Amino acid sequence: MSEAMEKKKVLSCIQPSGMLTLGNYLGALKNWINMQDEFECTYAVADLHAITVRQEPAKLRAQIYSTYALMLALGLDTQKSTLFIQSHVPEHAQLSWLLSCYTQFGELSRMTQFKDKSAKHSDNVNVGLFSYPALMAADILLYKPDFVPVGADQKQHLEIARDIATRFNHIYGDVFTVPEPYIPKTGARVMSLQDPTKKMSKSDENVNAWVAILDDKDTVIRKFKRAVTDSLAQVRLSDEQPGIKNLIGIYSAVTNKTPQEIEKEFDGKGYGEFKLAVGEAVADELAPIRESYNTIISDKAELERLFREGGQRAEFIARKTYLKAMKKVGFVL
Ligand code: ATP
Ligand code: LTN
Repeated sequence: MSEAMEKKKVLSCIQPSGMLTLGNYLGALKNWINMQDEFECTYAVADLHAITVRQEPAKLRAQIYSTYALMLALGLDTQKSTLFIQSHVPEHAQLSWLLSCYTQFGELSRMTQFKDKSAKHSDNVNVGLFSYPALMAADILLYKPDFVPVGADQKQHLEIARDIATRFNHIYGDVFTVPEPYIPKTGARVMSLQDPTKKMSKSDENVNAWVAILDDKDTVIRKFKRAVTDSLAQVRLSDEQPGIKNLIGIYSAVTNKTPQEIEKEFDGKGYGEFKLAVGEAVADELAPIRESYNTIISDKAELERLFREGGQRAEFIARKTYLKAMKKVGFVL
């Protein structure tokens, strides 16, 4: 067997639903890059997922391009990995229907993301928002990955994908691979800079709550300077200090220093100095990504060539799994 055939497989997706944040980067995207050499990776822009929340057409279109360009700017390489746009491979929506018939209303009702998002968008609690995990399960199971790198907030959705796969295999034999989650140790849950009890989210109306991957240096530093802390005046990793804990987590993720090393580094120093150091470290990590993004996004024709090619490669794999599942269920092919 050749070396390429022995590589374990990885699959993940990201929604083009706005400016990608430091949370997306540290919780998910950074791992995508790290996994590229060791694994056979497939990564997609989950545009079908994005319309579970109402999107403006022109904005959605621009964000699909920009998310794909950002994936490339981060260092994902179409020579090593398959990078595509979810809606270009119709098998995602098709398998999602099949899987939704093997998913229980009760289990979807327990999803915390559904509860959160339906509370937030109470005027649009649509069926897609509810059945979202079945589409996510289809994204995953079509490619038979061994690992799925995501932030901690997606763990519940991965569990349900595993349950659906196990249930389906139990009835029809070995159709799907049951994947393992791959959640980073640091940065798995980056919290809001304005309310460290909430996750950092690009849809937060308070722009100081989140840092975009494409924010410039001054903006990044300004947002960190304004980060909410406490009055204890000590850089310590403790649950009583959620703001400081979050900043330690971020600093640790970008510098690879342990929390203990960070506590020592800022022992007896003020929060102002600590926040500035975190801001600078983050800004330095993001600067080359922004530069590279600006070059890539300006060549639309090349972007289109890359995502069309990626889509074809993805569909070749997806089609096989989809047809196998259809055949097992009893459809006439
Ligand atoms: P929204 O914030 O609008 O609800 P989202 O950012 O959670 O959306 P995606 O863009 O699909 O949704 O997230 C992509 C990846 O980023 C997922 O793997 C998710 O786990 C991870 N992620 C998102 N926010 C954070 C965060 N604050 N900390 C760590 N990881 C995160
Ligand atoms: N639901 C995820 C994005 C997503 C995903 C996937 C992640 C869609 N399909 C498949 C991993 C695997 C989110 O909102 N973060």
